[in-house]
Amino acid sequence: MAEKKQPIQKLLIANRGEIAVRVIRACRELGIVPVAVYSEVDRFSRHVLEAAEAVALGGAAPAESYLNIERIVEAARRTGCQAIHPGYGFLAENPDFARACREAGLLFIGPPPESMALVGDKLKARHTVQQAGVPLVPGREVQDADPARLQEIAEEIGFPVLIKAAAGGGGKGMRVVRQAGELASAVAAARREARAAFGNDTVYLEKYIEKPRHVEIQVLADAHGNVVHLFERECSVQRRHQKIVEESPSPALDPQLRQQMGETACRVMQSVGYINAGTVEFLLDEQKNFYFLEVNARIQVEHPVTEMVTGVDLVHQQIAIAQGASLPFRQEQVRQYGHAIECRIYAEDPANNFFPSVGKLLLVREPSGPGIRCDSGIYSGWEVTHHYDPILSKLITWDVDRQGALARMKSALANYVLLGIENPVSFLQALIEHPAFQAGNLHTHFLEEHFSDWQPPVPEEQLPLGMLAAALQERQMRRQVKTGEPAVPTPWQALGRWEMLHRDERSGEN
Ligand code: MV4
Repeated sequence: MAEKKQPIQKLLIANRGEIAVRVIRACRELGIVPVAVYSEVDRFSRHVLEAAEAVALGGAAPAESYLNIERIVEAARRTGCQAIHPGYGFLAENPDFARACREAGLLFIGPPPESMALVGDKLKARHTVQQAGVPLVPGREVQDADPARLQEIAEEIGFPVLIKAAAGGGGKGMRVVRQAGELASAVAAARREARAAFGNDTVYLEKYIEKPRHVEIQVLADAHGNVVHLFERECSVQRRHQKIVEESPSPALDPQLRQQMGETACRVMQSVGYINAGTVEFLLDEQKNFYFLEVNARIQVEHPVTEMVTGVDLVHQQIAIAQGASLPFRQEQVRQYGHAIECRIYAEDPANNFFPSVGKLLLVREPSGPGIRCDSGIYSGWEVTHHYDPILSKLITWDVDRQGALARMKSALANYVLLGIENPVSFLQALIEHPAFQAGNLHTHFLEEHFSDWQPPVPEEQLPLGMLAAALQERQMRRQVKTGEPAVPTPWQALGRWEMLHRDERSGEN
């Protein structure tokens, strides 16, 4: 019944940074030739060095490179790729891109464009999942600007209310209104903002949930009607809608609530015709009622915590599903074992209002060991620029329980050497050691409540690590004096002869 598809031999990764490196790894494991694309400031980025081939797209501006549909499709065609993986961000949730791939005969590793478009409209998604009996935050669309009518709607819902843009998502264009008097002007402002940002001024009102948790469910759906969930991720610790720490399981769920939310997430995905890996976001209020928020139609930054507790490689599954494979397991066969936690390493200065930090990475040494995973897009000597999302890498630890995973995270962070730019390593250490974090008392305003004026610890505490880093750097510099090689070798130089042979083989492919 299902059409027989040619296996993918070559796949283009329409992204950069750590997620491009992650997808390249999956390609290598599956015997697929990974092709990178890059902008002019990413010529020496790790994803370019690790791919089998790389195509220059154009200028640093995303519109000239990672957001340029025509150039990316052309790069895939020219290099003989059969498929495109969009990663997250950039074009990952753009239905026009998914359609352009389809029209060019390229397999898009993601959901069908129709389903992507449906969940991209938050109001349409709300209506669709409501029909399927999924719990929603009380709310409704607002059409007219008549202040009396607006107030009627808001009072029906109950203050405080939250204004959201239908085309928004990820927190963009949201506004809290606590009093009736502020309502009309806030709705008008939200509409203007939404029109300017998304070209669509449809807004809706929801009951505002104070101090919620953000709990999301990972789902896999194949093209044959099979849908399974891979349990939850707790993502409450965030700043301005940028997540900082994620974990699975959530300290807030018990087995019964977990099963309810998992089943609900599967129902959501079935109702919107979703195929591939996707995530259903929920808010969990202080009484542990859960409400559907939105669907993320992509692989997410925090997917590794799910991989660590289930043993399922989500990128492998994405590629298999896109090729028409059936899910290799049923719901009863998926287990959530142990506990995983992820810390995001951004090029930002937590002591200075998370100001972006750019410059050359003088030394990068990433931790490894049992239960430690580092998904990284960086290396010693690479230069961080201001052009893109500041995520550098993600550190993920696993152990049989939360305490163990946290202890391992503490030690892994202590072994994460990152010299040359400001970075959040010592902030993350303080965060995971905070009593409220240790107790699992998380909510979306956790950082405002506990870390609004954090400053780095006194230098003495960091002295041993600093001395180690300085010693390593000095050793490298002495080597440079002896051999005349640059102080910071590129991965090509560090790999030596093996990689040279590999490159020769590669040139024979063309
Ligand atoms: C909410 C909410 C409270 N009440 N909706 C932010 C991202 C977007 N997906 C929805 N968001 C929220 N919606 C109601 N009715 C609070 C948030 C919210 C939030 C949600 C998830 C993660 C972090 C957040 C931070 C602030 C607000």
